[in-house]
Amino acid sequence: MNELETLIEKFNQASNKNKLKLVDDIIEKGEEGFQFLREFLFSSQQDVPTPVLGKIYQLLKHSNNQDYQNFINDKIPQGIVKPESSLNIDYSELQQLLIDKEYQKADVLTRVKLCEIAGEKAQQRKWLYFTEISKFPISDLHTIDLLWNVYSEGKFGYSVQRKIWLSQGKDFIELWTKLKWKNGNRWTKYPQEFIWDLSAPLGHLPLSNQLRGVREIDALFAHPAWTTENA
Ligand code: MD9
Repeated sequence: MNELETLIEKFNQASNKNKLKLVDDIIEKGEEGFQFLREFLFSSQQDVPTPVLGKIYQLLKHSNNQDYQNFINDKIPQGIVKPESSLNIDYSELQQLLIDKEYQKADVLTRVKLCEIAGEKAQQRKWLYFTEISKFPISDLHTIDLLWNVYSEGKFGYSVQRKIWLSQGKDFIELWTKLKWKNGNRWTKYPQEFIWDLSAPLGHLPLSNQLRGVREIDALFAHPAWTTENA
């Protein structure tokens, strides 16, 4: 077996977490590595999208190789997540921003979309009442969370934040520190002090403004979306 074949064998047996790392090693092997990842992505199209598939999609789309870009543009132009919405809300722009790792723009758009889910009054107010959040459809929250998760190597999304919050005994002060939303007694300043790339800590994005307290994020974490499998 050559080095690439060994890597591929490792990849096929690896957990999703280790697959994420092996993708980088496979890419380094050049043309044949790309070829393998392209086929892996294409043959997984009917599967539930994962951060591994999201990372491969992003690498192919952003490669310098015209063939890979053409493959993406011809076969899977809209991305690997089918953005379900009970309210017929369009999440295609959010998907494109996240594919392109435009995390700051995606963060802003996510707040816009949450207000769109909540309705006209929230759209005018530009922030959410916790009572509105508890009425959100599961499908729309699943979609937003999945988009963030799939295109961030599993780092971002509300479900990631919620897991950290649970692991800290539902203590928001601990959560803010873990997410680097707060440093000691000092709140992180929006937008300049937040970290808008994958060097951020686990769960750093998307942001929920804590200006009006924790009721909004608390309602988000209490939502049935995180304890129900399907919409
Ligand atoms: C995480 C404690 C994402 C006075 C921008 C979106 C928004 O306005 C300016 C408000 C205005 O209308 C925005 C985000 C965050 N903040 C703001 C994120 C964030 C996180 C923790 C905190 N914030 C905590 C926090 C506390 C007080 C404030 N914030 C004040 C504050 C003010 C504004 C923003 N924050 C914006 Mg913050 O001009 O919702």
